[in-house]
Amino acid sequence: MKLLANVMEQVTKRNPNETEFHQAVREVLESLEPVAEKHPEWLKANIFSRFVEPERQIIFRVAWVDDNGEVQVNRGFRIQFSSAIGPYKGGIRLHPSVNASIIKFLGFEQILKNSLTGLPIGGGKGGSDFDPKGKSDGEVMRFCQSFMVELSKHIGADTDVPAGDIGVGGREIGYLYGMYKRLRNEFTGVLTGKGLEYGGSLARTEATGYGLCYFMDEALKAKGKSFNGAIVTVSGSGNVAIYAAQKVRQLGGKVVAMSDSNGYIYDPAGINVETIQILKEVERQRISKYVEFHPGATYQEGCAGIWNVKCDIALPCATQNELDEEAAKTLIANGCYAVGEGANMPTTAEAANLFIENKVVFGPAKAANAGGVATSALEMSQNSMRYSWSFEEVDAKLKDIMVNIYNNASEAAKEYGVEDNLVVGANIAGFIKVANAMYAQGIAY
Ligand code: NDP
Ligand code: 2IT
Repeated sequence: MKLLANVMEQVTKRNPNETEFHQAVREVLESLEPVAEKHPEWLKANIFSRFVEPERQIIFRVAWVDDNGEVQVNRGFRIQFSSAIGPYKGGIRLHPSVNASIIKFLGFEQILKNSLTGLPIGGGKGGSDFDPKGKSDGEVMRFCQSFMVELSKHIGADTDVPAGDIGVGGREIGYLYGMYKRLRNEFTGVLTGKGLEYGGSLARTEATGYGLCYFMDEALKAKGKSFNGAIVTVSGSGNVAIYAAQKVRQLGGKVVAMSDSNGYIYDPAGINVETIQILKEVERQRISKYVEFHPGATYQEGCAGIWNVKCDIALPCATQNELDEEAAKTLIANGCYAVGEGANMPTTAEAANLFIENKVVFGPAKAANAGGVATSALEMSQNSMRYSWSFEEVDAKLKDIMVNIYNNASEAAKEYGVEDNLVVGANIAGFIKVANAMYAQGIAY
């Protein structure tokens, strides 16, 4: 890095110990070096330094009462990173690992992802270190209500529109929405991922996983390959993983392994996604239970072991930095020819570089998993119109959006002399629109 080295230095100095945030920013700034060379006016306006500093960071106490009548205290976050091209938009993550670094890296990536969708949405992210695992419905509800008491002061259908992420699905969105409505006496599209009965969009549940497969299908096609007949591994067994696995099967591929944070299952006959759905979506069980229903399958402790399973295509759909350099080496040695990031930043920088050097088709998260937030933006449109589209209409729009994202990222890579490097292509294509918008809107004193 040359022109932007000082921007990176400022980020590490200003945000000490926030390693995930540094990692996400470094990758983007490295990609943007040739953009800075081409646009001295953006350097002059200090667009790059402004771009890496969140517009607003809200950190708050969330107190709630557990089933034993004891008072628990968690920490809540909402990082409103960029409103350059639309209201802040991005999910809420509930996981014990949540801290400022994780929410900031996610909020930062969300700016470029949302820009890539071509829809008018800015970037934000929120969450809490609350652990929903093992909590009763009542406890989750009281936590969500307390979280919303504070969050409601900062969001709105035209200001900031949260949605789901790890640990936040339909149940949590319902509790959050109910509380917002009581506090504001407003029935608006302030959250996405809502239930279909109260303003949700058809196909939002499926969107991230389906979109990932539409994106990868396009990237594979460009290389004369496809999902048809491919052996696929999908890490995770949550929202993204389940619908990615379902779409892989529809496209003729066979998913042979899936995981949760404890371990992974291997089913050479092809994983039965309906069993995973019942275990995970309905019963909130561990994935190890799968082998009780499918005796041909095996379970291994340790989620990282999934990358030792021989496959043609790997779809990491669990969490950040779940696929490291060692895993990348194993995948490449086993003949894996494509990797699509369903999760956010699941691949370490070293692993991603290895894939690109070895000509593995590599779909970076910002581009490949943008189908979820794109469909959230379609939910916002439907809410504004007070109308709803059919599943087929939303799914067709999603597919169009994913194909466009692939084309834009791939063309940007070509234009900047790094053909096939979709990491650089996606970063540049996403950034140009945001930078133009920031430049046009001037600097407020
Ligand atoms: P879910 O909560 O539905 O599922 C998460 C899955 O990942 C679970 O199987 C979980 O296992 C596993 N997991 C979570 N944390 C870890 C960890 N530290 N180590 C190993 N496994 C872990 O979340 P989503 O499916 O919604 O999200 C998955 C990824 O996709 C995240 O990176 C998220 O940011 C990203 N994403 C989500 C979108 C969405 O629309 N939901 C959109 C775009 C990206 P366990 O049950 O054991 O915790
Ligand atoms: O990471 C993501 O893009 C999401 N969790 C979805 C965000 C959204 O607003 O739908």
